[in-house]
Amino acid sequence: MARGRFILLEGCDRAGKSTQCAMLVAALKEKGYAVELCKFPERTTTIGQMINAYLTNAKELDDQAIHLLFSANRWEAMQAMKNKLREGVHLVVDRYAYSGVAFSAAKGLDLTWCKNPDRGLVRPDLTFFLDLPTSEAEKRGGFGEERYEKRELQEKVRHLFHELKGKEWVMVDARSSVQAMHETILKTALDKIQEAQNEAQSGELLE
Ligand code: Z5A
Ligand code: MG
Repeated sequence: MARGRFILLEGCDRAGKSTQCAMLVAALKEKGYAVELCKFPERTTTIGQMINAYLTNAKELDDQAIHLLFSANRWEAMQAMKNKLREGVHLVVDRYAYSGVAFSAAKGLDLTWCKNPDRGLVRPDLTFFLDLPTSEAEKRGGFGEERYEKRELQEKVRHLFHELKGKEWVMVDARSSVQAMHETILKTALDKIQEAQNEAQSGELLE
């Protein structure tokens, strides 16, 4: 059996990551694939509740402390994610370590220091980056309710995301319609999943 594929959606605030993750999961399920959604921060765990209190301004924490909590929130999910991938389940992931590094570095923490706690996490097979100018993000629902939703910080975060981006990232213009973005993302994700199935089949022939 082919290992599941880890499909990550990263990007700017309000770029439509959660909307697109939900649509991708639904479309893959409809096509008969085993697929699950993971979201970071995962606010339901004990660590996630601390992160939620910080983001909603109910709790103050040092920049270093919240950075490590975001990373710990990924590490506490890692074994379960690896097991799913081994079982052949595809994971659609809403934000990951790139958000962790971009937001903390935008606040002024050292870039290498920011990267270190996430070293060793399972690597995505496919990363989409949903890019949206801050001026457009501000017009969208809910912007400004949480701690980081301020123009100057968002500009820095966007700049850092562009610095972090790998050559293999698939850039998606988040000014496009929800449907147009979905079609691009679904097609590319299906190609990646098909590639995995082909690899598994050629593996079987050699055994
Ligand atoms: N953070 C961090 O600091 N360190 C970390 O390690 C991690 C995260 C993992 C909360 O994240 C904060 O945590 C976030 C980064 C930081 N801080 N900020 N800012 P979150 O993932 O929980 O944030 P969120 O509340 O889900 O918001 P979001 O991710 O920024 O939004 P989104 O998922 O990209 O967008 P959406 O919810 O799908 O859509 C937003 C609105 O736009 C909604 O009204 C939609 O109907 C509309 N929308 C969506 N797509 C479109 C298109 N194509 N056109 C027009 N309108 C659209
Ligand atoms: Mg979201």
